[in-house]
Amino acid sequence: MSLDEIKISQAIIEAYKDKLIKALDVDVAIVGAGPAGMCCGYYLAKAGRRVVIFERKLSVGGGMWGGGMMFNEIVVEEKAKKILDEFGIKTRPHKNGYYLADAIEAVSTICSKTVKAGAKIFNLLSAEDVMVRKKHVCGLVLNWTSVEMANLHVDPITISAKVVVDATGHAAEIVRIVERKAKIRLKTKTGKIMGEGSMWAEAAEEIVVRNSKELCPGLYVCGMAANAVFGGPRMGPIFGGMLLSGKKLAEDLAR
Ligand code: 48F
Repeated sequence: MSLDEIKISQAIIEAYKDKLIKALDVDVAIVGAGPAGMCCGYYLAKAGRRVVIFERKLSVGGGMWGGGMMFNEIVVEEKAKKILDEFGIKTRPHKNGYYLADAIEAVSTICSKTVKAGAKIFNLLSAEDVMVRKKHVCGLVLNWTSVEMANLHVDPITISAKVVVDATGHAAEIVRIVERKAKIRLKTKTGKIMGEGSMWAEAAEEIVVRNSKELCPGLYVCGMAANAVFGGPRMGPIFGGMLLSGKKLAEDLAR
């Protein structure tokens, strides 16, 4: 077989076009392919939902690659170890009920299992806005990250989703957009974004799971974004809460 550059290009363009067309109307659109977003996508895809995940960066994994301060080991607690076991990620017990896993193995395996479960991940795409009808979030407005970075004047495209999940981490970008532009009252104590608290790992790991829930019709939050929105503390370099939070939200949404 001789290699033909044009046919190679054609194959890529056709396959991507098909994938993108299928993403135009989904059950769940998740913004952010960090540990929480991917875990949420994995369990939703396993439950048979049509799931897409949009990730701004070239690589998925968010803050998990760097463990704590670039020491690429992650720590999880007993409860979350079960999720790593399910993914087939090797863990080593440490003292006091903590478990360690290699950050690179963790991210790459979670990503692989999420995609194999049926979730489609689109990297290099940023969600820059939401679609809202009658105070109900019903889709995302997307553009290439490169357009955003170069500050080019290029209009985005839009996808529709029954449910949008903000899994953008500390920034809680999608919720901020909804608060600023759609002016919908959020289901927080103040009706607005409350902002994350300072570090308190023990409390944060519990609270982040409880905070992974609906914020307004059509919009849900999980991962660090959940504590940033509901005023929970940060947890630093322990990742069990992220996995448990994604799983909890997926289970709620799959009901
Ligand atoms: O930040 P990130 O890893 O969020 P997470 O899954 O986990 C938080 C932990 O990494 C850590 C922590 C607890 O251990 O405090 O910070 O909650 O992943 C969020 C992902 O969302 C992407 C971003 O590039 C990152 O990979 N992202 C953020 N905003 C957008 C986005 C956007 N507007 N469009 C697309 N992707």
